[in-house]
Amino acid sequence: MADSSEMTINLAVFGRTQTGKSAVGNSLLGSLDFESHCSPSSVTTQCRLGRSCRISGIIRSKGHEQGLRVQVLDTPAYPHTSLSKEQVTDTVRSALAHYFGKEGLHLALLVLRADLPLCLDESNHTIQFMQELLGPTWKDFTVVLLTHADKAEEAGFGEEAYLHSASSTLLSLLSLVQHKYVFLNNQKSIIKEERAIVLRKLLGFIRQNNYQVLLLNHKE
Ligand SMILES: Nc1nc2c(ncn2[C@@H]2O[C@H](COP(=O)(O)OP(=O)(O)OP(=O)(O)O)[C@@H](O)[C@H]2O)c(=O)[nH]1
Ligand SMILES: [Mg+2]
Repeated sequence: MADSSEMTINLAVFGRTQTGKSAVGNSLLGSLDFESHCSPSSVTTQCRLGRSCRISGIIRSKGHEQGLRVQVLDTPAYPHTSLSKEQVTDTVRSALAHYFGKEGLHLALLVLRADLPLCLDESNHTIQFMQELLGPTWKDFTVVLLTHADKAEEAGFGEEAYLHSASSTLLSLLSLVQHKYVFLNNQKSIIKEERAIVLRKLLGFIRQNNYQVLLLNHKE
């Protein structure tokens, strides 16, 4: 099965409701696999795996072009408007084991909105959730994905200005995950070049981890 001319990366999105998790999945896959829209109640209620087609022009290895395939697991939010914490945890755990139990997870994408401040309670709950779900090494495999970068930018916060003005809670979280973060404008990432930039950043984090994966052998 392993094809040296091709690499597959396994990703999963996590985070609060309406942060843009499903939109992130769609952006990375270059598709509209996941239902994503504005809603006063949580849209995603089940986990779903999306697979991209072969993406070229992103990786070169020893002078050769290597194809990239992206697999993204879309998940229901925590907290959720209709599911309890136990329901979300159970459904996400079994999906992670089902889809990535053998191959492992390269990166967990913790999705936050760049246009909303992160408060301490919210951050603590999220950290606890990630820890419970992914185990003690969760920080090594977590990337903070800041969506709605377009809105932050409209308000005069480019990436640098944003980080200068960010709450100490967000800065602590970024430091906890060893400054693995990406700003993303999901509206724009339908553009091929934008998607390539984000994928290259994620591949950089995977390389930093020496291509290690998070193994998800959950004992119930
Ligand atoms: N302007 C802007 N809107 C975005 C961005 N990302 C997502 N959205 C919008 O945010 C809304 C919610 O997006 P979803 O992808 O459904 O968010 P979600 O986190 O999957 O939501 P739930 O499944 O309900 O938890 C949609 O209307 C998206 O178009 C972004 O980067 N910029
Ligand atoms: Mg969703």
